Amino acid sequence: MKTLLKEFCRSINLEYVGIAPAGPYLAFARLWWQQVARNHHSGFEERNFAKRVYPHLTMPEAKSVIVCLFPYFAGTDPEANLAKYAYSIDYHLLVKEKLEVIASFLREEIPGFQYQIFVDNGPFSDRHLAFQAGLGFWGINNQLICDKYGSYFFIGTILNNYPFPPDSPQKKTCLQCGQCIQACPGQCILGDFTINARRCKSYLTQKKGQLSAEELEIMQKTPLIWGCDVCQDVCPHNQNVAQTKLLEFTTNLITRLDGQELKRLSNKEFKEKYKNRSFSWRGKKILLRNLEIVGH
Ligand code: B12
Ligand code: SF4
Ligand code: SF4
Repeated sequence: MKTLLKEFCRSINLEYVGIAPAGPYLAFARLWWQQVARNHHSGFEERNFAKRVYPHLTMPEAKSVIVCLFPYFAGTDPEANLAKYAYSIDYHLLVKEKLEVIASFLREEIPGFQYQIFVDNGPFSDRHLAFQAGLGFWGINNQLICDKYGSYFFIGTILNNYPFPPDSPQKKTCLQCGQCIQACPGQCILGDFTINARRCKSYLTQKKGQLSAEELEIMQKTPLIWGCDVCQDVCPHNQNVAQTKLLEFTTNLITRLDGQELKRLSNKEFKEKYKNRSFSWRGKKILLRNLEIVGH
């Protein structure tokens, strides 16, 4: 069944597919506990500690997790003020759609197949699941990295009740060259495969409310107003990576938002125009604030 699954995924241009066990994720529990104790988590993560570690609390009959990588690299626009992950239509929509196609296929093949789909929004660490499924290795910059696409991919998961045999994690790590540590605008990459998310520029571009002087300084170091790509751009594993085969990530791209245009749009018009973009969930006000801070 696993071979059939992987063949099917390849037929819809998904090359990286693996199986993670249905927990418990005790190695992740230790890391997560440490991040929370240091106050290095962002606050966007699942708050229920047990749900992050024990998949049975989400689906009592869970037996395995299918994990897929969705590469998104389609080139870099040097004039961009959005991070690369936000150039295309909202990845949540696309990834969910593809995972539903896989689930429909499995429903035909496996009587009584039950599943739940997650991308970004689940209780688990998607990176940890992809690592367990043997799809990539850890970067000092906290990213999960694969050989062909570097770290420019999203991770989607299908928690399910079929006992697919798990894959094995890769033994290697990144080259540990330290370039991401040097270049990070938040100076928040700690060198032990963790970051202090509260100082990460990507987090600050989404943070509501008044930013402190220190946070403003971090924001002003680079031109992006949504997300941050520095620790990926400098990484040797991301040089000469392949472009995505997923056409949806290569068409209808928006790499830059214009302040004048944003100001002209009412909130309703903004929502209507950008509702299928991942940069729009925090609303127009935060983007305008970021544009003002960054000064572009
Ligand atoms: C909250 C969140 C954020 C926060 C905090 C990020 C962070 N590093 O913790 C903020 C807003 C800062 C953020 C930023 C970004 N994010 Co984000 N984010 C998430 C989210 C929703 C939860 C992550 C989480 O639980 N963090 C807590 C930490 C402790 O867990 P973790 O990052 O998953 O991984 C840690 C452990 O898993 C650990 N680990 C686990 N097992 C093991 C084993 C070994 C041996 C080792 C060494 C380490 C290790 O390594 C990490 C150490 O802290 C996930 C989706 C999800 N549900 O998982 C997306 C996710 C991690 N984000 C993603 C992306 C694309 C980004 C950005 C690149 C976007 C951008 N361009 O701005 C940046 C990258 C910043 C960075 N250097 O990490 C992708 C990552 C894809 C990838 N290739 O790794 C994810 C998986 C979304 C998705 N489904 O595709 N994000
Ligand atoms: S996304 Fe930017 S701020 Fe966050 S860790 Fe990477 S380089 Fe640092
Ligand atoms: S820049 Fe160097 S240290 Fe940082 S993740 Fe890439 S290889 Fe590892």
